[in-house]
Amino acid sequence: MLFQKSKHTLFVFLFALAGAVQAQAVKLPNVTILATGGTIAGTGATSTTTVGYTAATVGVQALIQAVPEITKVANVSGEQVFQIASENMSNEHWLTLAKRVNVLLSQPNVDGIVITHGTDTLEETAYFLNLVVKSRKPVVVVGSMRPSTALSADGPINLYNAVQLAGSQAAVGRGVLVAMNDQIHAARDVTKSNTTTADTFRTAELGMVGYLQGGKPFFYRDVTRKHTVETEFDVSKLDVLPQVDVAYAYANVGDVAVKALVAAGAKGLVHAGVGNGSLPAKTKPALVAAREKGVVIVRSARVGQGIVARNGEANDDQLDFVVSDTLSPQKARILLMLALTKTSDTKDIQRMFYTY
Ligand code: DAS
Repeated sequence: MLFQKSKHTLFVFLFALAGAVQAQAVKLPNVTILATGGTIAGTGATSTTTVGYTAATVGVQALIQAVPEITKVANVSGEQVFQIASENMSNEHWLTLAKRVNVLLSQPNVDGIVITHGTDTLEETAYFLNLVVKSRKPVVVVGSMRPSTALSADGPINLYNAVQLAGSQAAVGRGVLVAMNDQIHAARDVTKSNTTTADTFRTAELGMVGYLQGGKPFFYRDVTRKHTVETEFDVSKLDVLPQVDVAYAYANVGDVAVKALVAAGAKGLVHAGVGNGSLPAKTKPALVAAREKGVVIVRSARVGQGIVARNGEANDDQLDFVVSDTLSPQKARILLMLALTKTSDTKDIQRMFYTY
């Protein structure tokens, strides 16, 4: 009798153990999707409407329900943080989003975050978060180039890939990532390169960091610049960011834009120069005058690739200007904004442009 009882107990124990092992084996990551709008949430009048559709109309739960495969790779929850076309993204939106991301990632039951976003300013939001997220857990920003109603809509597969990436251990500690078109890009260097095609997100010369194949991430390189937990920026107590604007250079440009932006209260000004960040003679005096008023000037370049050389096309040491390194004008604006929350010392700000 005693033998029968102990055999039964052993069987129950082994069965329970097998269940626990099996559950552990398929423990899915917990991924939160923060929806902000964009084309991925867009709808068109017909299945062939790929331009002239309405962005930011489909809610986060509908986005998740449209891709049931997601539930096989992660325990997913969704929050509708905003519902906007991303050309309307603002500093205030960024602060709200960053604070929500940091609260969620501080929770042990959140393994990663996906942010669905319009593609127009996706690269900017990704870089802003790359500088202010205070966690090594994956944060993946994703969008689409075709609305949810279109033939071969790219949103569902992009979302599936992004959730897989956000739940993967391989993505931990790599900074904010952009997952689009089966590619993985680092937030600092990626840019939207085409107005309408699905392969628009490119990291032209510095290169993407990996691929998504069969929903799985494969990494081939890592970034060298500091990000997330390694940065000195903390937005947790900020409700506003310093006003920083961009002035674009072109043949025949004068100083009207620079003067107007300074008069409107810019604390920092990024000059999107021609070539290697060159300063047109008609614009330079206004930039010098702005610097004398205390506005921090960053020389960037409109060309898209390459290093803006310090003391190259202008004597930055003498002018007390900062150079943007390889950051595009729109991303230099983001770093200058955050830099100005810490200091107005141009030597310290230049250090930041060589660090992040
Ligand atoms: N208007 C664009 C935006 O919201 C649509 C998109 O491509 O997502 O960024």
